[in-house]
Amino acid sequence: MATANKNLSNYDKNTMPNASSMRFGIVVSEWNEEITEGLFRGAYDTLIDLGVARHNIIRENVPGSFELPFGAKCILESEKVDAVIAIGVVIQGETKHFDFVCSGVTQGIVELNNTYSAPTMFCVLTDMNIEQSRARSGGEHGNKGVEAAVAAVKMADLKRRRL
Ligand code: DLZ
Repeated sequence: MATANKNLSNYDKNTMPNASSMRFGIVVSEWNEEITEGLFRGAYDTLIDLGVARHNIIRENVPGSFELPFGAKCILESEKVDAVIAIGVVIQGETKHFDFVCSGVTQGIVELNNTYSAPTMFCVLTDMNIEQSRARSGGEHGNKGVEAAVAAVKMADLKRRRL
């Protein structure tokens, strides 16, 4: 039996919450810029497609994925946003740096979500090589930035209805 397609890239605009009054922060890691700019473009264009006003999307850059939680925290504490999207890519190298950056950013975002009333989306690719990252930032496997934006609108709606 075929399973339901839960891929958020295939969002149905008719079933999405009204995002026209929502405000979002996007934090973008500059490490592997080619990839993170593709993810940013996917997220930004999707928010616009879902009715978010351009002036309600605030972007901040950080040097690497490890800094994403602090970048998100800066937005959460200085702007009235409904959700934040944290964008980065960590590519497996020959050292253990990959593991430390991955666990640092993951744990950091978990802590943000347990601290602030606005949720932070995890849009961080953790790939074996650059080809895998290209495939997921606008290539043959879609764009995870699109999925993060859809998740952000859904979570912002949940926050508005429940908090
Ligand atoms: C140092 C480092 C390494 C080796 N690899 C990555 C990576 O694949 N992706 C990424 O976003 N950042 C990487 N960084 C940088 C760290 O995230 C961080 O910016 C530095 O350790 C400074 O705190």
